Amino acid sequence: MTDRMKGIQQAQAGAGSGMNSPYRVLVAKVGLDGHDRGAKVIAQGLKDAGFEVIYTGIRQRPQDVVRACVEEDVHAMGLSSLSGGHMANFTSVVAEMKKQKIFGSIALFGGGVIPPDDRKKLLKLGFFEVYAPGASLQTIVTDLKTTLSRGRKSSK
Ligand code: B12
Repeated sequence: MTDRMKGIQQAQAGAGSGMNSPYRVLVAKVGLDGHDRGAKVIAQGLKDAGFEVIYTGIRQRPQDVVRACVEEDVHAMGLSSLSGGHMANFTSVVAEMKKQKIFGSIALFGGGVIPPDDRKKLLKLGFFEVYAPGASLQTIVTDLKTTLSRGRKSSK
């Protein structure tokens, strides 16, 4: 068993049971715009649900968020985009994850103003889900826990 899988199993043991060893999730905003309300709502919601959350703040480069994933040794990364730049930005993050050899070992998901056709493309790219405006926090929490508990890292 890899160290990574051991870490996920330890996190599973902690999730929802006192949370001594919760899942760590990075919530990140790539791109140049300042639409951060959704990212902050998700970050707080995941924290309230027992996840350990690291929020990068706005205007991060793909290299920055991927480095943060490595340094913080996260189990999952959630990307937010409302500006319309999601295809370019999310694709760059995936490319950087591949370069740093962490693609497939971190569950990847996202949300924001993202049309259904683009959602489908992002699922093919490796996101396990992409959530539109109005998405319920409970659904996001449940999906993330399910994905991590199955050790499943990429799309459904
Ligand atoms: C509020 C808002 C602003 C605020 C932002 C305040 C802030 N600090 O965030 C202000 C007034 C600053 C603003 C500015 C601009 N905005 Co604006 N803004 C909006 C608006 C009306 C609502 C966004 C919002 O906060 N919703 C509330 C939050 C809670 O919802 P949410 O972010 O969608 O998040 C939910 C889901 O999307 C999802 N989600 C989001 N992120 C993530 C991440 C993860 C990991 C997960 C799991 C889920 C998830 O879950 C959340 C809960 O359901 C949208 C229109 C809209 N209806 O979405 C336009 C919108 C995003 N803005 C837009 C534009 C064009 C601009 C400006 C360029 C306008 C201008 N010409 O100046 C500027 C850009 C300024 C800049 N440099 O960034 C466009 C973007 C166009 C596009 N996508 O093609 C939109 C879509 C409006 C439109 N219909 O044209 N904006």
